[in-house]
Amino acid sequence: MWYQPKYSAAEGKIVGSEALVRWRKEDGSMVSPGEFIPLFEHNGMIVKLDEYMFRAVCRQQKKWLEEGKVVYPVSINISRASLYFLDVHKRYQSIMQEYQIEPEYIQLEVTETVMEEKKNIYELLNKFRGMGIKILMDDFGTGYSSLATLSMQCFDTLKLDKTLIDHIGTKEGETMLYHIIRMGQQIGLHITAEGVESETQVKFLQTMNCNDIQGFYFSRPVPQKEYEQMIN
Ligand code: G
Ligand code: MN
Repeated sequence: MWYQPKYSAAEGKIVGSEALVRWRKEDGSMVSPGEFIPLFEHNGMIVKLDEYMFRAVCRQQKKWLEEGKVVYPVSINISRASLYFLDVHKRYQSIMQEYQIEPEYIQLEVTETVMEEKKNIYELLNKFRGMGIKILMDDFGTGYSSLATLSMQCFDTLKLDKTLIDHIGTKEGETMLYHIIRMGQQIGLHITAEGVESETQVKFLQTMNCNDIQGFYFSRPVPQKEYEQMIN
């Protein structure tokens, strides 16, 4: 499990992180998630991986809390296949109970395409929210139904996809971002920009009052040891 920190746009301080899976082979070389995630999605292992990551985050957050460390929320990606099981929230709740972890330390990222199975997913996400877990809409801006998604009211944060951020510098792109951020915030959503790589992008997002920033400009995903040093 690796972590990519998220920073407040206004102050550039760490406010949380995203847990990202990395596969290190026995010979030390890395298998890219781009290689094994599609395979896991295909053979169903992705459901096990989601739960493995959820459990790993609960365990580690609890450990840091017990050690008296400052603990920020960590978001875990949950795939469409996991949300297919309509009682998945009960399973995740029992894992949280097992580690005695409060919901404020855990967040879930779901990608926009899960919203295609509207009603069931809507109810399921609201069950997670009822447990106190914040739902982050991942990859926002890459799907086909962004505006319909905005009106669904079953998530707390919009994560603006890198493809939107890459338009900073063009008048059209900046106008689009201005309105997406305004619109999102006015309907009560928290806005996180993803894939932020340059100072120009950071400055623009600051003037837009974007809430949080994640991306190589502040930090790449880092191993747990390194993340621990960063939050201390
Ligand atoms: O779909 P999701 O947003 O969960 O994917 C996150 C992935 O994006 C991670 O694998 C991470 O390595 C990558 N990533 C994060 N920040 C940046 C960035 O600033 N630039 C690029 N190119 N990739 C990034
Ligand atoms: Mn994500």
